[in-house]
Amino acid sequence: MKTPHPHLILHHYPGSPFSEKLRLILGSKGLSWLSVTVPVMLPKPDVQALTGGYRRTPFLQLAGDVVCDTALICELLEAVQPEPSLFPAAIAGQARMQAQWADRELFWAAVPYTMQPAGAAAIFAGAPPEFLAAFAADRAAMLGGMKRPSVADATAALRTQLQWLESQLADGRRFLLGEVSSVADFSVAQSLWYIRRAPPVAGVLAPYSRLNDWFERVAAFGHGRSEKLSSEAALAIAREQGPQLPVAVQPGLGFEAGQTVQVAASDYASDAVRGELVGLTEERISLARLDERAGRVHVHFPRMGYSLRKDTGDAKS
Ligand SMILES: N[C@@H](CCC(=O)N[C@@H](CS)C(=O)NCC(=O)O)C(=O)O
Repeated sequence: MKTPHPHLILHHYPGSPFSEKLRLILGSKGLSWLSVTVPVMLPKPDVQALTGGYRRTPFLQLAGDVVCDTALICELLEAVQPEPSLFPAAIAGQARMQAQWADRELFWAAVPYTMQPAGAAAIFAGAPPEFLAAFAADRAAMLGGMKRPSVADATAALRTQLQWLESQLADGRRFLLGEVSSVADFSVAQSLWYIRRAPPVAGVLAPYSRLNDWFERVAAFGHGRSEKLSSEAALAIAREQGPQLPVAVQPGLGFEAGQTVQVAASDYASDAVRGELVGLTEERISLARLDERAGRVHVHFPRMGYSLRKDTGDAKS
C-alpha cells in the first residue's frame, strides 16, 4: 500500500453509487485513504464549507484542495498512482467515452429502475417515513427540471444496455475493453452495484452471465485501506494545510485570473459555487474561496459538464 502525501480524503456515504466507483478505483490502485461520511441529503454544512455550495457526492479533498466530480477525481487519482492505469494508452479514448456513457445513460436507467417501489423498499428498509419523505423532496428539488423516465421506460433502457455490455464481453475478455481494467469498468460497475443492493429487483441482472462474472472481478479489487475521519478534522486539515495543487489560468479561454466567477453543474444539482478564478484549462476549472471554517481553499471542477460564468451577483445560477 502506498500512502501518498497529502492524504486522500474521500467525502462519501455508503449507499452512493458514484462513491462506489471511486472506492473500487482506490482499491484497484492499492491506495490508502481517509473516509469522511457525508449526509445523504441537505443540509450539509460541513460539505458546503469545503465546496462552497456543490452538494453532490462524492468529492475528494487533499489538504486545502477540494476536487469535485468523479470525472476529475479519476484524473487526479491517476496522477497520484499511475498503476494500474484508468486510461491505458491503447484504449484511453474508448475508456473515457464508455465511462461518460455509463455515468450518464446507464446510471439514469439503473437508478430509476432500482427506485421502483419494491427496490426502494429494500434500499430504505427500516427507514422512518419522515426520512423517506424528506429524501424524496430533496432529490426532487435537486433534479429540478430533469425528466426522469418511468419504471417501464427505465427497465427497457436498462435491459438494452445490459445486453450491450454482455455482448461486449462475448469474446471472453476479462474487462470491458480487453485484458486490463480501465475507468470504463468502474463507471459501469457502480450502476450494477446499485441494482444488486436491491434484491427484489436485482433479478434483472440474472440473464447476463458474462456480465455477472465480470462484476465479481471488478468487485474483487476491494476498496483499498481506509480510516475514518470526522468532518471537523477534515476542515481542520484544509485550514492548516491550504491548497497545494498547481493551478494556472491559460490564456485564450475567455477568462482571466482573479475574476470573480460562478461554476455550476450543467445537468442537475446546479447550485452555483462562487469564487476567484485561479485555474482554467480545457479540462479543469479552479476557484479560490475563503471560508470561515475551512480557510482559503481551492475548489476544482471538470471543465466539461460545468458552466463557468462571470459572477453577476445573483443568488442562483
Ligand atoms: N457527475 C457527478 C455525479 C455525482 C452524483 O450524482 N452523485 C449522487 C450520489 S451517487 C448525488 O450527488 N446525490 C445527491 C447527494 O448526495 O446529495 C460525479 O461524477 O461525481
